[in-house]
Amino acid sequence: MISTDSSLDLAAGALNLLDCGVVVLDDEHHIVLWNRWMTTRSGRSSARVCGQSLFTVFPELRGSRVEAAVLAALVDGNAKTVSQGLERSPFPLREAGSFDGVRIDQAVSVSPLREGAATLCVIEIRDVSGTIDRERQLLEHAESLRARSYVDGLTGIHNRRYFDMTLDRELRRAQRSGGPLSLLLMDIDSFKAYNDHFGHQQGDTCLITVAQALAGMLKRPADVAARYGGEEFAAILPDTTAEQAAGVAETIRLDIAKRRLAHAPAAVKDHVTLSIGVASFSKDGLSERALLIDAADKALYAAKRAGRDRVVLAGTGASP
Ligand code: GH3
Ligand code: MG
Ligand code: MG
Repeated sequence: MISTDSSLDLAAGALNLLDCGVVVLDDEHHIVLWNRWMTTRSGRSSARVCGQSLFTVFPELRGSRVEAAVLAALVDGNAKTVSQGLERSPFPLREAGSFDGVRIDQAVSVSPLREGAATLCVIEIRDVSGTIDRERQLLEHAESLRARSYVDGLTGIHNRRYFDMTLDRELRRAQRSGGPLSLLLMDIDSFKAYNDHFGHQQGDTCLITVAQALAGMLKRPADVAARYGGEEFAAILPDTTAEQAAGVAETIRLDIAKRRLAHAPAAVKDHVTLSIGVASFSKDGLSERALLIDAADKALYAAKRAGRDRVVLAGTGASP
């Protein structure tokens, strides 16, 4: 059987082995227990601080959430966790052996401890610096993955996923405001012939050139250019009427044509060209996403049938 005295020694020994700070205060905030973890992180020994008020040892804790938690434990008998988001390092504690280094991030909890008629309180402090660093790294990693998941791997412009997400968002916005919203679907003419003639690798380079030109031509911050699939691209133009969108489409078509990128002999023109279908949101007509895409697709098909290298506005079947 272990005697009471040896039990106390055992308890003190065990507290010194813990990988967290333990401080016990009496009902007048005097320190009655201070484990070794506290000594190594504060540079103050148990002999030096025991018997002193916690707020004399650490005056900066006055008016802090730690003081409020101590009062809640001693006066109301309530246990409390000091919110990490508000106070990351309430105690002036540093990594063991570095008394002038940065403060460690702390998770602090305060609990009442009844000892006969007296109420004491136990403060437990954990070093969460590593956890916070890891959380930050995980958040940064997640953010970079999310950003990459919206970029087309070949051309570097937005991908279909981003297009879908943006079109839904802009359609909802246009439905609420009643403002115009236009969509361009663009397709490189005779691209199969391009690949057959120049090879797939040069085909890829051509796709990158067209995609970058396209993204560079959309001037408004809300405009979005995306690779829709294969050799097809899309542009979402918020606050843009059908007529304005047809104008933007014509500028894009001319820009690509003027670059005189050599095309295959079997193509309609000797340089790379685009066919573009334009459709616009209107409150009663094309308010559904599928209807808007279908209208732009039909206009694009009409541009192909009419001879390629042209812009067709949905519902008109003609170039502007
Ligand atoms: P049209 O004028 O009617 O659009 O004719 P097209 O030859 O462009 O149309 P089609 O749909 O028959 O061919 C599209 C070609 O685009 C075929 C496909 O190999 C090529 N393509 C799709 N994605 C890529 C890609 O990532 N890289 C390369 N190099 N070619 C691609
Ligand atoms: Mg195509
Ligand atoms: Mg094509």
